[in-house]
Amino acid sequence: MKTRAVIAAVLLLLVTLSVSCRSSVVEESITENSTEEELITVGFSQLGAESDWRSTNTESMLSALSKENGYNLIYKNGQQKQSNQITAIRMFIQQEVDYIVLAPATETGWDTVLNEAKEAGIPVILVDRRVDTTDKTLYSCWVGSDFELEGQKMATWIHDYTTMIGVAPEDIHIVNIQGSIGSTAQIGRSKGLSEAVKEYGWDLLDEVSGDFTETKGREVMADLLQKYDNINIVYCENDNEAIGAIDALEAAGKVVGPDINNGEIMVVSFDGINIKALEYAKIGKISCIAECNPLHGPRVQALIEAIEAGETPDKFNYVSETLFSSVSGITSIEVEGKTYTITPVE
Ligand code: GZL
Repeated sequence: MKTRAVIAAVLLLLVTLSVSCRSSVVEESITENSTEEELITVGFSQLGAESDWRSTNTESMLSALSKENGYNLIYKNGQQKQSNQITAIRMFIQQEVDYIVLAPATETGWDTVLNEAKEAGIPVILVDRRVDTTDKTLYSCWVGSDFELEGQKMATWIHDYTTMIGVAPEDIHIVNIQGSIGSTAQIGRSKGLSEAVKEYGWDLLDEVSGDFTETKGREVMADLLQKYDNINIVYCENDNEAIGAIDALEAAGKVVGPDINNGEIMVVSFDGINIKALEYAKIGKISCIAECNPLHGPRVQALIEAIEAGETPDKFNYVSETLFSSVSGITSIEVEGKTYTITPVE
């Protein structure tokens, strides 16, 4: 009997000590890092690091959601896999972050995990690409580009330019090196092109994903050159793909430029972040770049601060963007009654 009592007493002592240690550790962590408590803790699930646009976007987010600005940021790179992003969001929920910021790789498959965040009472802010869900209460707001408008602007520039140099619509033989299939950027930019193909009667030879990377852009372009001998316009859904495609075109002995009437192959692109792409635009190797602005950090910071102040931000917050080109003759374009001035590349 005595032995059992002793064991019970020892166990009780051990339990008491462990609880008091734990609470003293907890208190220390609160007192040690009392500023931690004042910081807004944000879990940021970035989709990957596939392009210059993405790296610039990540830098913008990290510098805005910094400790100096009052944030404790937990950053997770999803390596372009939705499963990694879902795991990260669940980790953020476990860590009881104050906000979740999600840059979704693709549009579908988010309802379950966003419902878990909603049930945990954690506001979700979407950045860059969109989430396709009927339940708009699963996120507080979104900030990013109008990708379909980007595609419409580029298609309008192609139409205006080819009309100006006298290329008949049926003589336009275009290939689309698409972005990551199912991403909002790819969906919008491809839609902008396909609607123009239908409206103007262009010959859309093929659409193949280059996954927004230079390597894949190069591979896809080389394959397309094997398949078709009449390509005269290459529509690349981001700069990194365009750089790879130009490598492949020049390796095949093609001349890249806007002079379609004299056998050049015209390349157009999206983003306007990659230095080399902007250099190419300056010399006309890339005839036109539709800007896609990656600097969402301050915009997300402003949305969080609005929510913190008890405001309800707009659900959808679009950034305004231009077209870059050094090709002469087209100074502005019009899409749905709105005029967009072309920004020369100097
Ligand atoms: C667009 C973004 C796209 C960029 C690509 O907002 O989602 O993903 O255009 C990037 O460069 O990889």
